[in-house]
Amino acid sequence: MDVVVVGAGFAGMYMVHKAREAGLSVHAFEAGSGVGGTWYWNRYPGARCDVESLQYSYEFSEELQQEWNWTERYAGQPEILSYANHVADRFDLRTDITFNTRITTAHFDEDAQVWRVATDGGHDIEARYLVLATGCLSSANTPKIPGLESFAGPTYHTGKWPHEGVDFAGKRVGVIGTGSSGIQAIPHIAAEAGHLTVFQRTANYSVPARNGALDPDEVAKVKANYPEIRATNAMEGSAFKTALPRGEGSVLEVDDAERHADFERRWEHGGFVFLQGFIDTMLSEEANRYAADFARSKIREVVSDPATAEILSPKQLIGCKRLCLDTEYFETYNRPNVDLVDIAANPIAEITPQGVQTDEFYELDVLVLATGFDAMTGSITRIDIRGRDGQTIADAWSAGPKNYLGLGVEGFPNMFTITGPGSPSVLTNMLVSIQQHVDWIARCITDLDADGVTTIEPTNEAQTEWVTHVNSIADVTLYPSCNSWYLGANVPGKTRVFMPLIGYPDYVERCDAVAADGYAGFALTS
Ligand code: N01
Repeated sequence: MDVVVVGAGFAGMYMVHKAREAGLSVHAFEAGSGVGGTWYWNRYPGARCDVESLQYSYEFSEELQQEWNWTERYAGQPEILSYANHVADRFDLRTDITFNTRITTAHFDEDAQVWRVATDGGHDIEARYLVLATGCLSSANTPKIPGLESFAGPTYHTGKWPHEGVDFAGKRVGVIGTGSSGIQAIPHIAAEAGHLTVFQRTANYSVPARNGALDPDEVAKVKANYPEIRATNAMEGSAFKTALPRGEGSVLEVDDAERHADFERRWEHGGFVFLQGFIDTMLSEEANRYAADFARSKIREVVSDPATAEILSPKQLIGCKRLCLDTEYFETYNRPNVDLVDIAANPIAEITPQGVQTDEFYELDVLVLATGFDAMTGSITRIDIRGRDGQTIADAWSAGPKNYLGLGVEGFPNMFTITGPGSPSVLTNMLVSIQQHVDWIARCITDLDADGVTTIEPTNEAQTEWVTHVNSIADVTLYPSCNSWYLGANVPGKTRVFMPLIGYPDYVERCDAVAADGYAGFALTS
């Protein structure tokens, strides 16, 4: 076939659709039993998208965006999964997707100039192009805590949640991890469990989401203006425009009253707008401290016990780890059935069949790991992908991911990554970035076919320049200042490199310019 796609989340689904539209033969393989990717796997209670539903949706079909009706400001996981299934039905995507099947190897055959791809279902495929729609947060990170496997009760990872759900009623539950997943799940688990113990290594900042039912008038207004709204999104660094305008001044130039009023207004609105009031929040530590202090003051306002509030107050800069959005997260610690354990101060020594041992012992019936993912590279490097001279992608990326435009890797001809490292990806509205990548890839293959080009691969020079570019942008921001999954710092032994590219509009301009310039920076062979 022309294109083999790994994964049938939103990236893989659209790749199938777009490739078909371009007249290419295409097939996707998906490990899950259905479409939806991250929304298929992450079924933990409280799972919800932090990007507003009217934005977190495909824009490639006007009919689709008109006919689909979101019900809440932020869609919950079940609704997003229904949307993914609706798209699959509407565009008849399943006929070109094989489910319950994992691609295990993909080797580039230099003589035949094709990818030879095998699956755990015994498929043996030959394809001209390999597209990795593997998702950025799909490879679950299970911590290597001594004795974890010995735990007698069930252990669940938020990223691999059982489809039938989990009954916490009356149980003593332990949650390890307080990132976005933990912060969303903890209030729901607390409401159901007999007792909940949260094991926190790093406190996180979280802004109220202020979720609620969508106002039909607002929906009608958005639908009437979708093309304009989508176009405005593309001008934003994060690829989506929020309801409150971005501030254009420095936080250091306003007085306390003005600063406080702006923070308060954004806090009340809810969501990522909180960090968008001033231009220097992610550029200057001094500026950042104002927003961080404000967010910490909100924790002290909500949490009744001052000692608990102190443990819940993050020490790192705000926004450096991915900002979390919550519904009654901090309020949960006022419940009589919830305890917080500071495992930075008292690390977990081991897990026994009965529970978790720190300086004290916590007896548990159920353990929940909200411990995140081997982000951005994990789902790619765990596949046996080999390019020229049998080089594996895991070896090529052993010192951190290297690529050009976040789309192609030197030594791996005719292979594309969708929203991989080196592209704006996780720092944007993923649906926008996914579509931009898929459109670019489809255009690229069409252009190459028209010109009789058989292989495309980044030059070493272009790739080196790109890696330097991605890092140099990150280095002027505060992003690299703490241990985040953006840097791979959450996975022991992973090379510390800031993986996503900051800034969507410049990136799109560069991708378009490269295409218009005959794929400058790529080596093409005929
Ligand atoms: O994972 P995380 P996540 N011992 O890596 C802790 C997206 N997402 O699944 O910070 C003890 O953020 C770890 O502690 P520390 C979103 O982009 C989106 O929550 O490393 N603790 C941390 O507290 C998000 O950022 C949405 O010290 C350990 C937690 O586990 C990304 O997915 C919803 C540990 C992991 O936090 C990942 O979020 C959910 C160990 N050995 C997720 N190892 C929405 O849009 C790790 N931890 C709604």
